[in-house]
Amino acid sequence: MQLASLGWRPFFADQLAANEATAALRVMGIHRGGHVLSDGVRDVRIRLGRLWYRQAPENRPAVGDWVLTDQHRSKIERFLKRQNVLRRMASGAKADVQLIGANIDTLVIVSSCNAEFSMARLQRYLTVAADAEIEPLIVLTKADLATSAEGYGQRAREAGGGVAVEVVNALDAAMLGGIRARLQPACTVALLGSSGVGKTTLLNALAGAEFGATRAIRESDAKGRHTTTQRLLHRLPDGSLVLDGPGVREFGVAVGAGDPLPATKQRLTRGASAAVAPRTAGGHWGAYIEALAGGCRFADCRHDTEPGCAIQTAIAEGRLQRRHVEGYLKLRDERNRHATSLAARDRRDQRGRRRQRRGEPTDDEH
Ligand SMILES: Nc1nc2c(ncn2[C@@H]2O[C@H](COP(=O)(O)OP(=O)(O)O)[C@@H](O)[C@H]2O)c(=O)[nH]1
Ligand SMILES: [Mg+2]
Ligand SMILES: [Zn+2]
Repeated sequence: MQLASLGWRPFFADQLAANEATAALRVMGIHRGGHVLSDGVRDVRIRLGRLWYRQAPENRPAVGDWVLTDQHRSKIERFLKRQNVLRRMASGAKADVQLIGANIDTLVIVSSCNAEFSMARLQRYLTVAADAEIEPLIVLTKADLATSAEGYGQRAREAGGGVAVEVVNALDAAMLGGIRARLQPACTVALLGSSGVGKTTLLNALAGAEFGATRAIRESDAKGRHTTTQRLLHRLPDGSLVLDGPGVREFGVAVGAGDPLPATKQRLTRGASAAVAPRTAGGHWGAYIEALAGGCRFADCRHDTEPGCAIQTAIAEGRLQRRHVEGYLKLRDERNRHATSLAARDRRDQRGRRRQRRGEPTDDEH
C-alpha cells in the first residue's frame, strides 16, 4: 500500500472506519500557498479554511500530520490523533506555541564541533525529545574543521547519558553510515539544531541530491543565517522521510507531547512526570532525575536540603552530578513558566469566545 511508504501504520488506521482508510493524506509541507498533502502517489495542495485559524496552533494540521479531506480534496476536514508532536514557544510578545512537526520517529539533534557546541543546549534539546517521547540521536557536524572532534564527541556523550552520538563531516557521504543505519524506510526523522550547524547539508548528503539550499556561515564565530525557510518532509531514496526546517536560534523549551495542554500540567507535577521516562530512561538526565524525584520523602521537595531527598542521596553516592541537577531545575522552571503563560493564553481565548457568543467585542478588538 502506498500510504505505508509515508509512515501510515495501525496507530492511524485504527482511528478510521473501514471506508475512510484510503482517503488519508500526509502533510508533507506547509507553504504560503497551502498545505501540501500526499497519498504516496500524488500530491495535492490545499489552503486551510478560515475556521482552522480560529483554532490554537496546536489544533491545526502540522507537517507530518495525517489528515482527511472532503471527497473533492478541496478542504481538510480533520487530522488524526498524533503519536507525538514537536513544538516550541514562538518568539514574540504573545505567548504561543509553534508546531515543528508531528508523528516523528527519530529526533536528530544537530550541533557542530565549534563555538556553537554547548552541553546545555544539547540537554535542552534532549528534554524536548523526552517530553515528546521521541527517540533522540545526536549528530555533531564539522568534525573536519575541529582539532579535536573526539573531544566534542566525548562531551556530547556525557550530556546525552546513553544517547547515540555520531561525529561526522556532513559533506562527506562516506561518513554517514552510522546515521543511515538508523533510518528505516517510512520512518520519519526530524532535524533540529541552530541555524548553520549543517542540517540541510546532512539532508542533502543523505539524499545524495540537493533537496534544500545551504548557505555559508562565518566559521570564525559559527553564526548562521536562516537559509531554509520552509518546513518540508523530504522523501529520501532509501525510503525514510526527513523533516528539515528553519534553524532554531533560541529553542524555547517545548511543553509536553501530543497531549492536550491540560495534561501537560499534570505531567509537570511530581510522580506523573515519571511517565515520561520509559522510552528515554537513562537517555538523558531530565528523565533520570524526574524518576529519582519520585523517591523523595516530600512531594514538594526542592531537592535542596530537605531530609529524605532521593536526588541529594544520588549526588552523595556519585550516581548523579550536581551540575546536571542544576541544569535540570533551570529547564524545569523555564518549562513551568511556559506552561503558565500558555494557560493564560487559553483563558484569554476562552474569554474572547464567550464574549463573541454574547456579541461583545473581543480582546483583539480593544
Ligand atoms: N566543513 C564542513 N562544513 C559543513 C559541515 N556541515 C555543514 N557545513 C557547512 O556549513 C554551512 C551551513 O550549513 P547548512 O546545512 O546550511 O546549515 P543549516 O542551517 O543547519 O541547514 C554550509 O556552508 C555547509 O557547507 C561539515 O560537517 N563540515
Ligand atoms: Mg538549513
Ligand atoms: Zn528531593
